[in-house]
Amino acid sequence: MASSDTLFGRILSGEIPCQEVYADDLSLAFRDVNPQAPVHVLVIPREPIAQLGEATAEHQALLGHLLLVAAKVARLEGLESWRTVINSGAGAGQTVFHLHLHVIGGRPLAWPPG
Ligand code: DGP
Repeated sequence: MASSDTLFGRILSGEIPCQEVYADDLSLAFRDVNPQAPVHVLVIPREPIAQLGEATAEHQALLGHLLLVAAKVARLEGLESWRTVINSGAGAGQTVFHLHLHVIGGRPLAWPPG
């Protein structure tokens, strides 16, 4: 489990400000401070799970909810095509150890990614 004193834990507590896009009882979505596209939003659970690789069966409903929130954010942002990415572990580029989904869009997205 992630500690609630990660950067995103401090955003959840209001200690660090963010540009909120969507919030509900289980999640918060806010703009990435270093956007990789015209739309780059992070969706995080309020529960501090460190990374997807540490999620368990008890998180099944929450993980499904986060995917639906990502799709809701894409709709709110007017995106027709978009990508969601979850970096799990430092070797995959994860830098903040509080699970988060990137929602990226607003420009052509090549596949496979670089
Ligand atoms: P990752 O590399 O998958 O762990 O993504 C972490 C993202 O968090 C990265 O795209 C930049 C973003 N980020 C880092 N610090 C802050 C912050 O203080 N505020 C916001 N909104 N985003 C941040």
